[in-house]
Amino acid sequence: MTYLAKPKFHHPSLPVNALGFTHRDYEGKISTLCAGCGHDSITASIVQACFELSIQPHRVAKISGIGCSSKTPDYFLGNSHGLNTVHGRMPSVLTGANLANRDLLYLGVSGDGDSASIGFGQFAHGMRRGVNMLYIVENNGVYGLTKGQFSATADRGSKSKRGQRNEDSPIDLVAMALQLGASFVARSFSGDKDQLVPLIKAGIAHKGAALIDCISPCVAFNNHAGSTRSFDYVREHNEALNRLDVITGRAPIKVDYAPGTVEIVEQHDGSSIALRKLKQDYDVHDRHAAITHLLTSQAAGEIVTGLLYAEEGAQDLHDAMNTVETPLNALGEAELCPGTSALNKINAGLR
Ligand SMILES: Cc1ncc(C[n+]2csc(CCOP(=O)(O)OP(=O)(O)O)c2C)c(N)n1
Ligand code: SF4
Ligand SMILES: [Mg+2]
Repeated sequence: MTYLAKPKFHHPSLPVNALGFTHRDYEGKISTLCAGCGHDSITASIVQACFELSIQPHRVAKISGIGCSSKTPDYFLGNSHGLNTVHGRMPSVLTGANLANRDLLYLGVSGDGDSASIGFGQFAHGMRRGVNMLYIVENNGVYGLTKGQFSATADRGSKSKRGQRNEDSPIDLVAMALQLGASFVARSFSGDKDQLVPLIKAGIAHKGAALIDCISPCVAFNNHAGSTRSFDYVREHNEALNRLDVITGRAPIKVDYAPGTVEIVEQHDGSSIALRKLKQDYDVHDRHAAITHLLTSQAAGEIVTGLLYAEEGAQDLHDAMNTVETPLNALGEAELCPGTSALNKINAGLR
């Protein structure tokens, strides 16, 4: 059942992008998740974002851990490279792949259990090293695949489906990513495609570690009264900071918002983000203010969504390590193995 292929035919009048692909060309296999699962909406947003960006599917590597969330790469970009790693180990495998071939776009997909429990150390090091990737956490506050135990992102005082109270403090992955030095940090909601699609596009275009913590209700185990990750709760407490439009290429920037409410953020690949500010005094370039705003809003019971932080001109792991521009898989033996005299020279320098 897990590997049901989707029929290939589609309506001849479906819109095509700059590559001549329809959005169907960015889909994967038929989802086997529960009907109504938030993760499927995130899949749809990823498909839409990649279609709109006219991404060549063979240029994407989608890498995940283990969980319902980590199954989702099977349901989008069926013509891309993909790998399910071990539970919590996506960041290190993605880091290795990225160092070996810097020419691909890296999409890390994970869950709150995968990233905030067993993979917490891996999450932290991926962020602090500035690995060039878009890291999406499909955050439902539970271990969905193993039947709904509280995860480390569940709020203290929230209730399980059977009425049990969570007594542990939550880990906020957005606050962690900000503190650890990630250069693009956002939170969104699977039920808000208008907000999520541009955030995914901007995160893909960003150079460096980009995190989107996407609240994604689990309809089987965490969508009841007393949960702080249910559709109703998130809709009632959602405080959006801003709305985005992503402008690719050299087309003139045209936005129809009132002057003073729009800020243009340049991305390293030549695209721009037109940021419509909903909170006038919020500055997406101020890391410390972002942390303060997040904690203050949390104390007031709000869930802050939107782009919280973006660093223009950020450097990534390749810049920090001064690696060669050519992907390692394209280097010849002469460059990869410079010979005994070069090795002797290195050894001599270490004595
Ligand atoms: C090393 C290891 N430990 C535990 C498990 C069992 N396990 C599988 S998925 C999972 C949690 C998944 O939760 P999350 O990452 O939040 O994904 P969700 O299913 O909620 O989308 C656990 C504990 C495992 N597969 N491997
Ligand atoms: S158990 Fe929860 S997270 Fe897993 S597929 Fe079902 S609704 Fe989604
Ligand atoms: Mg989960």
